[in-house]
Amino acid sequence: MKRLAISLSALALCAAASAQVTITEPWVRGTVPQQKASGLFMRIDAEQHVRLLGGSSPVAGVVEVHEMAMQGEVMKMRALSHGLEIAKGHSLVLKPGGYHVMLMELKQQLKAGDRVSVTLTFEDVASKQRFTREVQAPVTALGGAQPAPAAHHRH
Ligand SMILES: [Cu+2]
Repeated sequence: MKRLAISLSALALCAAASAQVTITEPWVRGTVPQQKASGLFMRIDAEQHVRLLGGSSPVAGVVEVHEMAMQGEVMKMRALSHGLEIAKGHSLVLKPGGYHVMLMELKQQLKAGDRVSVTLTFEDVASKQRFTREVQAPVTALGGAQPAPAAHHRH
């Protein structure tokens, strides 16, 4: 509850120094039975210079930050071993074909309508302090795309 209050006040005031990051519109792609991996996508607004390092989830044995990149003709993904940096005042959208949080060693099928809890670990680059944010991400239909984006945009 305390965390929720902090992020709500950050949205309202755009000035809460303790907020560090604001995560909006998280979602996870649904899986078929026996599928062992899926992606978590979201928008991250950084109030401080931060680095997304990884995370943990009750439904996954391993949670990593990945990027998709062309290697010759082939799109491949790889783990970002030093994390994903977001500069102060910038936002980053994790989406299919780009950066994503990979949920691996899945312990169950992820079905449309489920909610997946993921605790993301960040580092505040200036202070080297680590902090976490918990997201409750809805699962989209199998093969489903991103839910409709919010009507507002910040630049
Ligand atoms: Cu991946």
